[in-house]
Amino acid sequence: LPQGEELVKAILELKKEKNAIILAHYYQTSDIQDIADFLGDSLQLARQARDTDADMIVFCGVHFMAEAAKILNPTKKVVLPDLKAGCSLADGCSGEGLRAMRAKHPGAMIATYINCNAETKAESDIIVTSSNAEVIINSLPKDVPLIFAPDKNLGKYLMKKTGREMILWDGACIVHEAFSMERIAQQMAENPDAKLIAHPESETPVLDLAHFIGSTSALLNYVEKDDCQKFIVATEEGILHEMRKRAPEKELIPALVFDESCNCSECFYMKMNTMEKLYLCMKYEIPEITMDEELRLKALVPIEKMLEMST
Ligand code: CIZ
Ligand code: SF4
Repeated sequence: LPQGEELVKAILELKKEKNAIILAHYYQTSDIQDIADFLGDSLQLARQARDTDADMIVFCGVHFMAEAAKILNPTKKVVLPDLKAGCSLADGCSGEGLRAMRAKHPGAMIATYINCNAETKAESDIIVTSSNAEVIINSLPKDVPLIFAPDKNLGKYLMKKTGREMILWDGACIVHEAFSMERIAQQMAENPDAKLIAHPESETPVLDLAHFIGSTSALLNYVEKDDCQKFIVATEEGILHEMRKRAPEKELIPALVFDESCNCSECFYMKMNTMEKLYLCMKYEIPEITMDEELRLKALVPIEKMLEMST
């Protein structure tokens, strides 16, 4: 297996040879972010996947994101460096589970966060991401009950922002729910000149402390544009790489998690993808995302509705 610079060169050669595009999420390791053709959050990556004319989409992110790419652009080969790159939110909410919830609340609409698998999307009325959820929820019919799945923390935050009651699925992101309000409060006391910024997948007590709450892209823009020079960042640590590129003069402090032996907030699933696996998946074109066409068409409907409703 090529190493270091040779590995980078080999990946770039495979990309040309196979007319491939590498899409990477902000939570990927820095080397993968640096080699990507396009870096983005889940909404931006979905759009890129839909619009690309490359023959092969190499998706450096987690499984549900690569699956969304396949749903949106089915004639392309979609590969993911590690098929086991899952997500606690997606794993905790099955299509069957959502169907049961709908049966319990007849007439309700279901808005589902994009962090879910295709079966779950297929049972949903509309998909949202953290960057468009507020606008979409505000524009849904007010006279029907609304179910929100699977992230209860994002759901609680959205209820507060929109003033709309929602029936919440009981799911959480293992990365964002690990932030410790007590330890972050201490970080704030030690850094009185810093602002705390947080992703809405974090728990309410952390969000209550935050100076700014936003989606992955909103947090990046905030660090770049705000006058403050120091930020405590309560979201997945991979994002610090892009924040440093956009605002090299600013100081960034990763927010602390409950586990005192572990000062990091990395998504273990996202980090399953490595440069070596990226190379192998491009060379052998496996593991590939495949999907039953009937399921794909069902899952496409609420995603397209989302794309129409968000700018
Ligand atoms: O997976 C996640 O936690 C997020 C925030 C994805 C995204 O880009 O919205
Ligand atoms: Fe899922 Fe959380 Fe990892 Fe995002 S950070 S992929 S929501 S487990």
